[in-house]
Amino acid sequence: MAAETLDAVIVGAGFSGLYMLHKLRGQGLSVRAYEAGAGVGGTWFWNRYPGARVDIESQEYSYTFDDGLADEWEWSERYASQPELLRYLNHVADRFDLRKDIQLETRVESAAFDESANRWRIVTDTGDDISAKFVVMATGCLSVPQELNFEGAERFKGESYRTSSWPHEGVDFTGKRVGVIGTGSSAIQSIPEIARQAAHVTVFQRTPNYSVPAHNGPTTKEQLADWRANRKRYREEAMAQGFGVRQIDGQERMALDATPEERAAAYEDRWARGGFSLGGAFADIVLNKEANDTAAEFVAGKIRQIVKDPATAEKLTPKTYPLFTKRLCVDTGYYDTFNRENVSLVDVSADPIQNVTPDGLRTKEKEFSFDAIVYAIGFDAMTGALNKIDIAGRGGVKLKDAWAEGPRTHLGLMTAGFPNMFIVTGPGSPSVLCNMALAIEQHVEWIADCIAYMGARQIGAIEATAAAQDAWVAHVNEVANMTLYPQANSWYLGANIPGKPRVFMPYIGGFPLYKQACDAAASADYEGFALTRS
Ligand code: N01
Repeated sequence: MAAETLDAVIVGAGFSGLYMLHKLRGQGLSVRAYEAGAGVGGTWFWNRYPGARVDIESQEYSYTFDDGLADEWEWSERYASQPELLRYLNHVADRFDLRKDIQLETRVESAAFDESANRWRIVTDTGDDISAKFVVMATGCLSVPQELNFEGAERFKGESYRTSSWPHEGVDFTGKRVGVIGTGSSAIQSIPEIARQAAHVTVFQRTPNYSVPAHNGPTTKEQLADWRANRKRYREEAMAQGFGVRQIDGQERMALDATPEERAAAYEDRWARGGFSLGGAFADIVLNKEANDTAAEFVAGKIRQIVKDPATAEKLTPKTYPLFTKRLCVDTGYYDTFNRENVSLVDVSADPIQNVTPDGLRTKEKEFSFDAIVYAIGFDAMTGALNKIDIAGRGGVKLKDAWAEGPRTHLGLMTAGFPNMFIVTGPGSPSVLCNMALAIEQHVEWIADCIAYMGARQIGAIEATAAAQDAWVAHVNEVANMTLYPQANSWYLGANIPGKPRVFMPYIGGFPLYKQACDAAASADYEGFALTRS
């Protein structure tokens, strides 16, 4: 017998978990969210490295479910920094009185479905044992860091930091020799900040990334007023964009139908606008390699313009995968940082890291001494957090086994054989290829509506049917294969984790089509899902 009975357990108290809790509690359910961190905020609680900020304009990266919240919160910058984002999420927790139903510093260890009762039994690392009808995995897409598997890392005598779990008190690098491993978004945001303090920064780059300028700055009074007056329309406009980002302003025109002058003008315009808007310049950039090359060459030209040393510029220019097929980075002064005297770049694809030494790091060719090493090596994306929990569905089948060949879901929301278990922004949904705030709101609302529907009809269990799931997984793959995305060794494909099955995990068919599919299923009495009466 479980010690306690609830209607729903939510795993995680980040952007998804907070709203899910608010929503389900508002429907009269008894709910508790369990959160491993010592505070709410998820991604924004953990990733406190210098320079951490959102890469979608703050106004777009906000909840819209409550007018009062939307009206009272004023973002101070175009791209909010991590401390401001964390303040926002704490404000949400307070404003909606969510804390009383959140248990912090508690990790859900297992969830097992009891078929006779149609209930989940959830056990945590602090000894909680709960029986709940529903479990909602609000566990985040990028919440489990990549394992630190550098030989000798534990023997390093200096300070070691991970961007994904940065010390809350911050780090002072003044006068220090710092090695940074990795050149993904986390590194690209933090390197310029670390370089401003440190005596020297050595960046170890295995694969160069494409990065575009954020053109960040303070939000003006006029911008705030404009947003307040038009935010509902702006959200509608964002929802009509494939990536759920209004700023992208996707065009239907093909790059290959434009003249070189027209393309150059469009790319310059997008570069000046900043952020992901470059991706919207033409419709064929992620579909056609020749079209993609035109945009990639444009960015390469920018790198050559900014970085004064031609050999360093060459090393920083991606060559092995099309633009956008690894998550585009949005930076403030990244390339320019390599013009500083105190910054150097090591290409570890040519001179691989052998091991960490007590004094620093050794590559095949050279020995480096450091006072601090920063690991910015990424995450076990999309499935990492779910696989970390021991989840057993019907017949005791483990989710890990059901997903051994890659994640399988219907609409990224549910998985066959795991009734009443919902996933917020799960694999097979637009998730990381979408404005996360928008994707999360859509999922939370779909899940809450589904639970309300079940309550009104005395339905005991819902789960994806195997047939609908097979069809959706095939569709997710088919759409991905129509694009250039599978050509990169990206975390979208699980390529960054040794042994992880290579499956394109997010849905790239675009948010509008995806939402249509979710809405159609719901309005056809959850077609594609099997419902069992209580
Ligand atoms: O992680 P990454 P991240 N030896 O996986 C390198 C979101 N995010 O934390 O490419 C040497 O992108 C690895 O090299 P390679 C965003 O969605 C958003 O930076 O595998 N190098 C790569 O360079 C983003 O995409 C923001 O060859 C090793 C780096 O480490 C996602 O999170 C900010 C290595 C990892 O890059 C992940 O970003 C930050 C090894 N053994 C993050 N292992 C915003 O702006 C790995 N690497 C909102």
